[in-house]
Amino acid sequence: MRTDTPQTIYRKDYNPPTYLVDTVELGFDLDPARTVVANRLTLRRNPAAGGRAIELHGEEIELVALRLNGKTLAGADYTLADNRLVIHEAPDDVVLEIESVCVPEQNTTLSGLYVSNGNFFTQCEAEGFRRITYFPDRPDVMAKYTVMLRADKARYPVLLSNGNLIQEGDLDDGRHYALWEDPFKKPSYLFALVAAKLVCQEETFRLADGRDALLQVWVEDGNLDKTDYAMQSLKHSIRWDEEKYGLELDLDRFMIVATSDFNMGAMENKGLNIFNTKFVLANPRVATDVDFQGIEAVVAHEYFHNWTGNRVTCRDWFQLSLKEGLTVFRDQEFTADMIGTDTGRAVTRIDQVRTLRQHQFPEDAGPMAHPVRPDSFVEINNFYTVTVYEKGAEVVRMYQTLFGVDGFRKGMDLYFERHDEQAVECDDFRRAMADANGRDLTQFERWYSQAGTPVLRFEGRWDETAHTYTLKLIQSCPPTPGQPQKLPFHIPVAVGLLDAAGNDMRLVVDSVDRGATAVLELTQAEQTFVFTDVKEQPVASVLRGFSAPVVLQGSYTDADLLHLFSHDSDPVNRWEAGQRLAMSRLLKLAGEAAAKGNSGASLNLDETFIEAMRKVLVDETLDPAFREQALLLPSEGMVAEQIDGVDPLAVHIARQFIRADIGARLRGELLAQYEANLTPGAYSPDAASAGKRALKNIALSYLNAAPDDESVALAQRQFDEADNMTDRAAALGALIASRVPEAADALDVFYQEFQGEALVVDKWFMMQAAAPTTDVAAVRALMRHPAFTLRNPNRARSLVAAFCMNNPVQFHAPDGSGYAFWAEQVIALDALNPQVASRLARAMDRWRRYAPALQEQMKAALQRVAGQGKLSNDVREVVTKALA
Ligand code: 0A1
Ligand code: ZN
Repeated sequence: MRTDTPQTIYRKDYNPPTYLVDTVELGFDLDPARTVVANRLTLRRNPAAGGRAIELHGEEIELVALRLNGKTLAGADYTLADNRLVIHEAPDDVVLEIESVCVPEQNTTLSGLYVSNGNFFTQCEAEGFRRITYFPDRPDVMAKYTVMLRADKARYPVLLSNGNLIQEGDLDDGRHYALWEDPFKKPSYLFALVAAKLVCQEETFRLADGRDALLQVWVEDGNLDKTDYAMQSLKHSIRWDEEKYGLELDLDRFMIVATSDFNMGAMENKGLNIFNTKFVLANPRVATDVDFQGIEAVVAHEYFHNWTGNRVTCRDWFQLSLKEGLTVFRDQEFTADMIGTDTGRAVTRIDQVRTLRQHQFPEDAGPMAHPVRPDSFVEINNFYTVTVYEKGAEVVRMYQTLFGVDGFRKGMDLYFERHDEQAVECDDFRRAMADANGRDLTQFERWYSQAGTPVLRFEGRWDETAHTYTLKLIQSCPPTPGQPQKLPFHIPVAVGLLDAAGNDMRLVVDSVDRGATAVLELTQAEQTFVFTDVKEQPVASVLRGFSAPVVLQGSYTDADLLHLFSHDSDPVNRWEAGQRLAMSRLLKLAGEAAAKGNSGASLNLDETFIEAMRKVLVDETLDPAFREQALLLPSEGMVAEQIDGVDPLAVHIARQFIRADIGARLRGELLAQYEANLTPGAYSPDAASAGKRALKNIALSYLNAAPDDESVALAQRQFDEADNMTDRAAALGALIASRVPEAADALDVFYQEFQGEALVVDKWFMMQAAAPTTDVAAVRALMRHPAFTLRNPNRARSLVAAFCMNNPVQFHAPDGSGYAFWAEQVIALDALNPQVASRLARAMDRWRRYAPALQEQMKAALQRVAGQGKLSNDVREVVTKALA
């Protein structure tokens, strides 16, 4: 906990390190109450930097001994203050020996060395290594590590660290040791150790070059029945990177270890990935289709980091998206390739667009808006954001859209050729892409430096006599904190034109045949493109495949949207047309509900919309997974983003009304689709089966939005009979949403059955937290449940964060009780785990957008948190920016 005034760190202030580290030898005597760390470093003065002072970081550790080239340093030789250890004058070549002590069992932050369920784990990204030993803890200091672990053998039979196991054996007093050596240079944030009682599933896997690698997935005893999918995902990832990018596993051993106490999803430590159990453990009984998908994606993500992040790393933390945007893009492409079909690929793309809109666009429009490559931060942990990750991935995707898959690969090859084993900048990646493709990407840099979501407007005009279609594209970007004015972006805009029959026209621009989809490059604030030989009035399909992370505006008529929704050959825009149709209804009805004081009695939904939904629901030529996406309405949060002075209750009423109306008016079709999409036989998480379950379950959910005896019985039967978590959880969700008394019984049954499965208990909390029937009092009651604890991040998120972020009606209760609860929980969590607290703090980001009465109370809650004397930098940065 820091109480000093938080310091802002600026990208422009980057200085190279005064000393470089060649080797690190670490010795650990592991004890939860007092772990002794011996650290022997060889350092060398960095000719690229001035100065003879050695600057080391250290936090929450006690310095015991300090020797330089064999000589114990006197107090006058160094300064130890403000989490920095500075040795004033040092020779060119230095051997530094440091002994320090830390207390893992008291580390509730889960950064550095900590204890979870009696086992030791580490988390060093971004700045956790300094909580283990004194070190120049910055990613541009890359060194070779040797690690000796010593611990009680009975309590910690498994001792793991990065790289290869060199030696192991027994010591006195029931202790044992293991010596690990990582052959590759790495930054300190990739260091890891595990000392634990665990078991593993393992396998030897033949790599493309003929070498055999040992693959292991380590979990707690009793969970070995849940490791198959992670192992399979790992093997698929290794193959994919070999085939797609020619990138091979560079180690003889690759380990995944699961822990139930983890702040994020997982961590790419070299050769020793540490995972949140949520992204490892799965079998059909406990995990849903979405969980299986998450595991495949996260296992791939961490594995892909081995090249994009570890072999080539970041010069400083401002460059975080260099590794994260690129690695997210790679895991997205992997997911799409694993499904293999065109529609499967499109459905994953739709998922990405939805995430971006639901989470990144609001971030880009709020008080925490920052460029993909930020210019400043107070706490780096606050910048592991959807902007750095998901918008960063969109930026990488645009290179592929501009240069094609082959051009992109050339850029990747050049990037590795130039920068292997270096710590570099986002600019280096852009340069590799530009050079490999012979293109000037100077303007493209603005995607990295300018925050905010660009708005792209289009106006189309067909000339009946000249047979031309003129498309005018106009871009702008709203101001964001510290960036009042923006310059035009370089935007790839994929465009198609549909004829009256719904077929793609051939596009001819400047006498060049561009096929069915043309990627236009918009670089000016306003630009006009002329398509020739256009013989009839077309309907434009703009931004196909969501070719750039922008908000698209155009004067669509319902007729245009219906045409696109029925015919667009681009599935993303086809889906998009449906979302636009739905959004216009949601906005209209929310306005009406608000005007009527939120009594929904006389809302009305037009037949046109219902008919469009009916058509897509029953269209057997479309993949079930696509139909499910098309039927899913924009979330309440997405609707709220479109309204100034939003009243969340009105939005909720409007959306519920539409859902119930679909449920009632399409009852027969929904029942038929429910029956048609049953997946008899053994459960399999493959995309085709998952798509069927998704369609079946959205049908069930619509039916129960307008519940009657039959729909409730259907949900109850599914709940009782299903052999997999996807169907059980969906049925339970439908019962809860239908507000029938059966829901309470089902929740009890569910808890009784799964109380031994922590990840399922999380679901149990989460479903209740997000139910519009759960008010603050009910959440407080759930917090008193014996299975609840604020100390476990998954559990805290499943109840507290789920309520504050996924239950808008109750969170925004007019009496302000939700906000008071939020303030209380942020403060309580901050004392335990600033990273988790700070994420919860972000629930208030958009407070200025709410109706005045709510705004006032939100502001008061923010001020209450900001007024706390003792706050972490993490939370302070978030609330200060929110109030600014
Ligand atoms: N690099 C990891 C994410 C991660 C970041 C920070 C952490 O602790 C503060 C943990 C994990 C990834 O992208 O998967
Ligand atoms: Zn990552």
